[in-house]
This record gives sequence, structure tokens and C-alpha cells, in this order.
Amino acid sequence: MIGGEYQGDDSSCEGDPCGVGFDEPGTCCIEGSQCMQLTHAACEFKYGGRYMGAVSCEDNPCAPTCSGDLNADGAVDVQDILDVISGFGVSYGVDDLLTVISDFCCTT
Ligand SMILES: [Ca+2]
Repeated sequence: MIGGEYQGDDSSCEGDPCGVGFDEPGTCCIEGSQCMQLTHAACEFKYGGRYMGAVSCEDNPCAPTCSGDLNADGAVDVQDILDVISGFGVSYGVDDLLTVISDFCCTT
């Protein structure tokens, strides 16, 4: 038992009765950088993609990103580590350092 709510015999998910927005059409990123227009449900459950909501593929929302690129120069390198060290305890913390280390050498 996972706490669902029975909607009745022959009920349908049309119209999003569960109110989670899975019928909403939007932009979906599949296999890293492929951009498609799909419903939220199809994106996540059929294609295993990342649902981006109401954004246009023309804005390139599926471009690969480097979460450790703290200075946004397109690469995770020694400068990002130095930025974490210089701002440690003020603007950066342990989580930021671990993100940079795990993402080290990532480039966009
Ligand atoms: Ca960087």
C-alpha cells in the first residue's frame, strides 16, 4: 500500500485528476542533449528524460552543463577550486567543493 486514492472503475488519467501536471506538454531533454516536445509523463516515464517545462528548444535548454563550473567560464578547473577556497565559509561550503571535485575537467 503506497497511499493512493481510488478514482473509481474505468476512470482515466485524462485531464490530470491527480493534479501533478503530468499531462502538461513541454520541453523534454532526452539522452543528454536531444530536445523534444512531450508531456511531462511521456518525458520522464517513457523516455527517461528530464522535463524542462514551458521553454523552447530554440533556447537550447538541453545543452550539457557543468554543475561545478562556479565561475561560468565553460570548464571545471583549478580556478573553480581556488574560488571555493577563497570564498569558503562565506559564499561557498563543503558541498560546493565536492561538486567541483566530482565535476572536475567537465567542459561545455
Ligand atoms: Ca570554471
